[in-house]
Amino acid sequence: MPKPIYILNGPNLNLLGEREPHIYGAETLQDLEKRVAARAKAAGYATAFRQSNREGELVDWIQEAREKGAAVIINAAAYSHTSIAILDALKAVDVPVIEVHLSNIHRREAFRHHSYVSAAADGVIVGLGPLGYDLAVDAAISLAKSRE
Ligand code: CA2
Repeated sequence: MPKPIYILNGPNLNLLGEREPHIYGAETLQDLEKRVAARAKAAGYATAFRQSNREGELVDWIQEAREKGAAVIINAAAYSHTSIAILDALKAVDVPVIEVHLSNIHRREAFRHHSYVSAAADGVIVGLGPLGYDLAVDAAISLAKSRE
């Protein structure tokens, strides 16, 4: 079995499906987790799906993924727009990194247009709702295999 794909989610994403479905969709984070885990499993990969409201915990998990992960998929949520600590942690990761945002951050407020995470990402998927995570799993597996 290959190493798991880390799927890391930042602050407030635990509220998915509970508020603002017009922006973030109606699916809960648990439903999303089940769906993407099944998709990865069908391709022979396990997932380590996590959510935290704390920046340092996300940094710890990125460092864990350096050693134990096949790839990192990250929606750092609001920390995308503020966190040099998350950028630095991601820059130290050798496995593929895919950034995901549910909403199209470029069609929203100006403060969401810049993401520090993007500077460390191999690819960025925005604006496709939960489907973006499915596409990110496919991309992460494809990139991980090409680097084997
Ligand atoms: O579009 C995305 O995925 C975001 O990363 C979501 C973040 C936002 O700060 C980024 O600019 C774009 C916010 C996540 C909050 O999620 C909620 C979900 C449901 C209800 C309330 C918040």
